[in-house]
Amino acid sequence: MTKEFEERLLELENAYHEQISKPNKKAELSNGVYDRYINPILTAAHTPVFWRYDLNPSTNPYLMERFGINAVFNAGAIKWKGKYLLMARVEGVDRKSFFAIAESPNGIDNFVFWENPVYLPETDEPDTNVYDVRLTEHEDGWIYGLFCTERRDPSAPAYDQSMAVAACGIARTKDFIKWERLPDLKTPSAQQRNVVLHSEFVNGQYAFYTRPQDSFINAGKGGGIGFSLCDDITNAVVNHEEIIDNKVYHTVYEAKNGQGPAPIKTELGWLHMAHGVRNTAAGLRYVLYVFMTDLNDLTKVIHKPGGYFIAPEGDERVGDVSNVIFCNGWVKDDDGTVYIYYASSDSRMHVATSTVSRLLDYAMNTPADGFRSAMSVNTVCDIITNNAHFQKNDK
Ligand code: M1P
Repeated sequence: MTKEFEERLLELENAYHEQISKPNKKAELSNGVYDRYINPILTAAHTPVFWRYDLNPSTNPYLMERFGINAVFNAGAIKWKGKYLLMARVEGVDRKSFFAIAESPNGIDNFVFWENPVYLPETDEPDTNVYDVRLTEHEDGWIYGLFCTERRDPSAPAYDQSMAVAACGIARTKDFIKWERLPDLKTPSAQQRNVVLHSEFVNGQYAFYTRPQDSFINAGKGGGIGFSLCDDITNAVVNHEEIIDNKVYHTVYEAKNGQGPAPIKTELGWLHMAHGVRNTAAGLRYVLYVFMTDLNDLTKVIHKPGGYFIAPEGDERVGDVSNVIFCNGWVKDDDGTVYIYYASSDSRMHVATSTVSRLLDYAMNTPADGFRSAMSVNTVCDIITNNAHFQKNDK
C-alpha cells in the first residue's frame, strides 16, 4: 500500500465518521406542532466507504470510487429491539435504487448503515427498480415491507425507453435480514404506487391503502388514497378500491396524493400522514398533510386540517427533484413521542419530532380547508375576534 493510498483512505474514513457521529439538535422556534432537526440524518455520505470503494491497493491503486451512491431518501421506519431503524431508498449513480437499513440509538442522529444492503428476493418478473418501502408490524406476527416495483412497460415502442409500469411489491420478514418475497399486489387499476398495509385485520382481512393511477407519472382519472381488503396476503388480489381521500381542485393535493406510512392508532382515531402534489410553473411541488380516520370505520375521514403539515424549507428545497417533501416512515414511542422521518427533494433524510397529543390537537383543531379565499378570510377573522381578550404584544 502506498503512502498516498493510506492517506486517502484515512481521509475518506474520517469524512464518513464525521457524518455518522454528527450530533443533531432542534431548530429554533417551531410552529408548536413539531420540531425540525437541523442536520439531515441520512445522506449519500452516510453510506460506508467499504460499499463504495474497492479497498484492495492492488486492484484499486488510485483508491477510486467503484460504486457511487447518488442519494439516500424516502425511508420506511420502525422501532425494533429498542433501536430506530430506517429502511432507506439508496440510489446508486446508475439510478437504480435498493434498500438498506440504518439504525440509531435515539432516532435523531448517529444513524449507521448495517453492513450489507437488504437482499430482496425477486419474483418471476424481475424488478428494474424498487423504492419507497412502507414497514408495517402486522398483528399476524410478520413485519411487512410494501414498496414500489417498477418495470419497463411491455407495450412501449422501442423508441420510448421511459414508459414504465409501477406496481406494489410485497415482502415480509421477522429479522430484517431474511426477506420472503410474496407475489405483487393485484388491483383493478393500471398502476399503483404508495401502497401501505394497515397494521390490523379488518373483518378478518388484510387492509391496504392504495393509490390507483392510470399511467406512470400522472394519477390521471385515478388517484386519491384508496382503501381495499383482501383475504390472503400470500396471493394478494383486491377487487375494489374505495377512495377515502381524493384529489381536490386548488388544494395542496390537487394533482395527486398518497398515503405516507401506516397510520398510528390513537384512542380518538387513526392518525394519517400523506403527501399531496400540486403543479406549479417550476414543476410539481410535494408537501405533507395530516388527516384522521374513524377508529372503527377506516374509510371515514373524521378530521382533516387545511393545507400542508410540512413543506420544503431552506436547503430542503433543492435536490435531484427539487421542491419535494416525502414521508413513508414514522415511529411512535411508548412515551407518545412521534418521530417523523421525511426526505427532501429526493436527496436526503431528515427528522422532525412531535407527540401523539400535539398531532391530535393539530388534526382536530386546525381549521379545515374552506376551498375559497373568502373562507380563509373568515377563518383568520374568527381567530382575531377570539383573541380580542388575550395579550397581543405584536400590535
Ligand atoms: O419525485 C417525487 C416523488 O415522486 C413519486 O411519488 P408519487 O408517486 O406520489 O408521484 C415517487 O417516485 C417518489 O419516490 C418520489 O419521491
